[in-house]
Amino acid sequence: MTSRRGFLTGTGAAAVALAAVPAHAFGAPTQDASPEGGDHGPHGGQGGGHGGGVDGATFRHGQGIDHKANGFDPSEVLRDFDHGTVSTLPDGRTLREWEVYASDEEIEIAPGVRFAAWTFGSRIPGPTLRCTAGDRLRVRFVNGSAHPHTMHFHGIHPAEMDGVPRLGPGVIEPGGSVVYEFDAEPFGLHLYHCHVGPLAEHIARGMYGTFIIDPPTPRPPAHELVMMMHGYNTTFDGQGNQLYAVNGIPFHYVDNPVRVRRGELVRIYLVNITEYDPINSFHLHGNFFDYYPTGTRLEPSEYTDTIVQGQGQRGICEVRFPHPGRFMFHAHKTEFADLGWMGFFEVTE
Ligand SMILES: [Cu+2]
Repeated sequence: MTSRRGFLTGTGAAAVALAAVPAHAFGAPTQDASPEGGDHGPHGGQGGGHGGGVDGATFRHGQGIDHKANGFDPSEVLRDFDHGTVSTLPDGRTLREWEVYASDEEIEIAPGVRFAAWTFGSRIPGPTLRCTAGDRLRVRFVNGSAHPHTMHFHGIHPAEMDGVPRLGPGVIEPGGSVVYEFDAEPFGLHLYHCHVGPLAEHIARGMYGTFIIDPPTPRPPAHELVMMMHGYNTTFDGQGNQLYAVNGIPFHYVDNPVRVRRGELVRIYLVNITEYDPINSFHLHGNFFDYYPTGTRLEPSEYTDTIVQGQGQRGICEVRFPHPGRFMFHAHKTEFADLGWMGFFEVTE
């Protein structure tokens, strides 16, 4: 495999940068990413030269990224829930306020490969906004990007608060700002994203985030994680993705596994925003989980080890690991796993 969906022939700076990554970084077999033995050096001699100093093993282990320069680390995104600034309204209800800033950012998504992203909160995915059903929400959106954007929330709200062109404040031009205000309903796992056209590009550039509305009576205590599944069309040709990730960086959780304790309840807020591909999926090795589609019911609909989501679909996975050790999780669209959507849980006593 030397190229895929034209990433070596596409146009744009990112395509040029990606062309510098050796083909085996993308074409190596899945087991290449196995962490056993702690061998993080180059694997094999495929292709000889490692242009740009990037080697496929580093890439496939989720190493070699300057998270500080990116301004976010997927290991922190996993457990970063933004509850906003909380106050009480005269009627006794809770008011939550956020300011969300849109900006254009160069994000290193593979060693030496920079992606010209459009972001909420200077990260991919944007901040995970969290509230409780019935709260009043006030989101001040400031557009610091060179492009027009909006914030469109999934949920129940007035038409003018929907964050789409020609309704309410409509499109927010560069330098502009707006306040979206609405009540938090219904409880469940939701998302937000930009809704300016071309919609596919605005989403594919990175403009999305998770939006959690907790039920009035909280779910049982758990070790909570957020995982947003997405892709990168590094050629910007709109024809498909060259890389896939959870929470921003392909393969990140391979060498930075998600650490959990044996027997504890783990709750994963799983959202799919992948553009250009009709579905994404989540498969857990060595275990089964309860699945709550959209998180809008308190009883699971399914006990399984694999679920499928179209774009915008999401659901809560609850799991306890009975055995210690490393357990892989990845898209069971295995092509995506080979291109970045895979990682490990590390279960300890
Ligand atoms: Cu946008």
